[in-house]
Amino acid sequence: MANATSRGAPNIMIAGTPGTGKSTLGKELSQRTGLNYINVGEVAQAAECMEGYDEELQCGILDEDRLIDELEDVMSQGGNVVDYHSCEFFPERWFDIVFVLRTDNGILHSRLTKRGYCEKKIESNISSEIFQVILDEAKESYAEGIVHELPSNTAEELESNLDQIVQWLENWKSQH
Ligand code: DAT
Repeated sequence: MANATSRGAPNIMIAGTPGTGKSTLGKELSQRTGLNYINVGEVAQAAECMEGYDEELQCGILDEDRLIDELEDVMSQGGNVVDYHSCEFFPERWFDIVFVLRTDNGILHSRLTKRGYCEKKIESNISSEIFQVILDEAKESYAEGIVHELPSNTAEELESNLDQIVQWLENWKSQH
């Protein structure tokens, strides 16, 4: 089975609370590097990997095993940028590096309001961000040194994050 050392290109996970900028970063990274961008939410919808609907949080409930089966082949080949809010349920072997985006509460609140989320959903996401739920889950699920926190508040930070990831990718290629 393919692992980090046998893949021709690395797999990069972009995680973070909704609204922290995963899609913005992931799509731009894909454009700049040619890596294949995977929006897990869209794949799950298209492949019917949902197993119900959470009325309280107004979002679909993911069938994780089915989704993993769906993505296994493409992930084994490497060269993917994966965008999903959480990453703790993916196989650890899939990822060479995991980035968790972080956004200040006020900024996140205004992004989620613009998105039209109801107050309950906004509060739930803000509190998840305050308690760094996604970051802690990522750290518990992946080896030390794999998980990196990135600030994602401003256009300058977006640009700096892109530069850092592109640099990491160059280093990876020169070492493999
Ligand atoms: P996510 O995919 O995590 O839900 P997104 O990429 O859709 O988030 O971004 C949410 C909104 O915030 C969108 O209007 C773009 C904007 N945004 C994302 N990253 C940003 C950044 N670093 N600086 C300013 N705005 C940003």
